[in-house]
Amino acid sequence: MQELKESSRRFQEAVGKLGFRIQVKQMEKSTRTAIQAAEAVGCSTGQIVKSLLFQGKRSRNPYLALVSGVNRVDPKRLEELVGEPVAMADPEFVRQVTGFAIGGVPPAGHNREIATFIDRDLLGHRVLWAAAGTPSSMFAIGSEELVALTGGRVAVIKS
Ligand code: 5CA
Repeated sequence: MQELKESSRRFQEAVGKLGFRIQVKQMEKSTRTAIQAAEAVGCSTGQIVKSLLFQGKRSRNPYLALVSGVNRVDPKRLEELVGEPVAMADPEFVRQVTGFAIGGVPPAGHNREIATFIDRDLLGHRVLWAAAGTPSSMFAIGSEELVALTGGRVAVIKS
């Protein structure tokens, strides 16, 4: 087994502190996109959890959308849930708030707590795979466990 990179170890430790034991898989190939990730781990693209950071235009607060690899977020739905206009977070804000760079942002274990919304379609899969801190590492998690780990609100957020 390949050694984990610093960001993956940091992620694993952070979720460990939350009381969750997850096993990070360091992949040989890139898992930067949902399609690549699904290919690398051998699951369907729908089972991939994309972790997309948004930012409130008024509050500047971060909002995290966890979305199935086959779906896109409808910002209007997110806006209804958070009560303000939102924009995609820029890469610097993503790194600052989550502690991870785009392409490897995990769904939990961030620098600070982030209000989180979970695409309801993810609950249609027993096992999900999400980024583990780098663009070449993933971990498996049950859908109910993802809800517990992130404290996210399950909602219709896809377009
Ligand atoms: N490791 C994969 C599969 S889990 C992964 O992290 N996919 S992801 O979808 O969660 O993260 C990539 C997403 O980051 C892209 O879909 C896109 O929404 C966003 N993104 C990419 N480039 C930028 C950018 N320059 N600014 C803001 N967001 C970006």
